Amino acid sequence: MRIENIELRRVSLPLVRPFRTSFGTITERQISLVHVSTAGAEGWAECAAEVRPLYSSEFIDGSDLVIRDHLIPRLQALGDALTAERVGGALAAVKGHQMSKAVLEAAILDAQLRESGQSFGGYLGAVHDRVPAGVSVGIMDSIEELLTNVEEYLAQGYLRIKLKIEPGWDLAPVRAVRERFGPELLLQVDANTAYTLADARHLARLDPFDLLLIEQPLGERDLLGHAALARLISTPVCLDESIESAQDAAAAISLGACSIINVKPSRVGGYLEARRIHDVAAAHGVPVWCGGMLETGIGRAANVALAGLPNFVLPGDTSASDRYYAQDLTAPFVLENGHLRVPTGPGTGVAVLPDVLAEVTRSRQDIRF
Ligand code: SMG
Ligand code: MG
Repeated sequence: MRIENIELRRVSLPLVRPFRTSFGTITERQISLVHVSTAGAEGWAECAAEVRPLYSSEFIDGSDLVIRDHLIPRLQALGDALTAERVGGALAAVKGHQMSKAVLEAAILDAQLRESGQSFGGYLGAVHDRVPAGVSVGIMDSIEELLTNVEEYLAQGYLRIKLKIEPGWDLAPVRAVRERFGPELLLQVDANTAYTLADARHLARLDPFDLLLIEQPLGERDLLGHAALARLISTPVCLDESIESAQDAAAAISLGACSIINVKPSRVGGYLEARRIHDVAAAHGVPVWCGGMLETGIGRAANVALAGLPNFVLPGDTSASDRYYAQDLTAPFVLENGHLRVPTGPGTGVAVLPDVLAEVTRSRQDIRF
């Protein structure tokens, strides 16, 4: 495959409502898009890195620099031998920077699949043509406001609710949502590393609420802490931030640090590593689900394809476009009976809308091959 140009484009998109987690509030997304041009096709992907290094150590300005100065030169060195499957190996010498690596691999894979006419879902091995959608609900100012938001999402058809929690916003919101919406509601929580093992007794008080899982309660490096916590609470422990590779997943499972995994292609260096995590987890009988990083239609299309693999057995943070953006960069993803359809066209199967793109673009740079 011969790449002619890689464009880095910075766009800025307001969220329809602020999203608050235990590490901060986001009102607008700044996103680096990677646009790959080959002789016969083009590919698009979006980088999950945020403005501040709070979810992980990566951040958008650093990511642009790493992509331009450290990753792209290694791809250029491959010449015509470059394929999406060779990206991971070519970039392996660079430590970390999973999100920066992921966006390059995804854009190249999109171009490669568009050249060959294959869809992301077909390539990755999706076995479903639509996937169940959950929604991640941020920390709010009051329980009333939370209940109103959850009620709206359920009315729209979302099949599972995830509540963001932190010390001071955990038992009360969970109890209120469980009492209002009943025992049938699929409900889970995400702490984004806000607790320590010393909070185990407190977290055990979530046990009676029959949660599907508690996501990343402790620090991202604290696998042993998660394993200890998992023995002290009955809510299943799911890891997000801790898992940056299939090797991490194997270690966490072996240690008993998690019994469920949130798979985010961006966090683990790309869709190919995400599929390896899916496979490792499946081999151990550990279910996975597809996480989200507030993606636009570009990233969402590929995430939904991944979520079509057989061991993605829980609803993902794969919500409809209007959960995030008034105007998406692609035709909007819409809920159909609580599901999103897996695109079937070549590559991600979605087209970037040129007028919208022009409107939200803040800067761009070309790297010629
Ligand atoms: O894409 O719907 C989405 C957001 C899902 O809660 C979500 N993501 O830790 O899982 C997570 C968070 C990380 C992103 S917060 C900016
Ligand atoms: Mg999470």
